[in-house]
Amino acid sequence: MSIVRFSVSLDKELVTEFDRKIKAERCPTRSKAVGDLIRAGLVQTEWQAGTQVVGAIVLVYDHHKRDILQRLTDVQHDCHAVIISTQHVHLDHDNCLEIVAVRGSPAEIDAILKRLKAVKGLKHVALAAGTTGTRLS
Ligand code: NI
Repeated sequence: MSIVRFSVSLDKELVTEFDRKIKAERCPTRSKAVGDLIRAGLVQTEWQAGTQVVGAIVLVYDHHKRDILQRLTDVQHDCHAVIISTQHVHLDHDNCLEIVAVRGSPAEIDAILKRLKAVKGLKHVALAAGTTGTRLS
């Protein structure tokens, strides 16, 4: 990987605010912070372009709720081609955390997310949109 230096002209107040943010986040350098922002934008572009992407769907639920385990399992079996892994964590006596790793088109992943959100009794559903990493350095 070769490094390219370039200069950027920005509003002084914007730079002050940016420096405050990266200091609070303990980011070691402006270069890393700018690179992280560019990569985040490129990942967003991958999702908009419909290319193959990855993600993690996070679910929290009470496993005592009627039929919830069966319904979640049914969705996951129906979508086995896109779901590449599932991790189940028993948080306490009642609550479960499930992390569903997915790989496919954004439309396929969105369809799974909608089906999971439709399951009654879930306390939390969220998607962390990621990248396969093949188009980023
Ligand atoms: Ni559990």
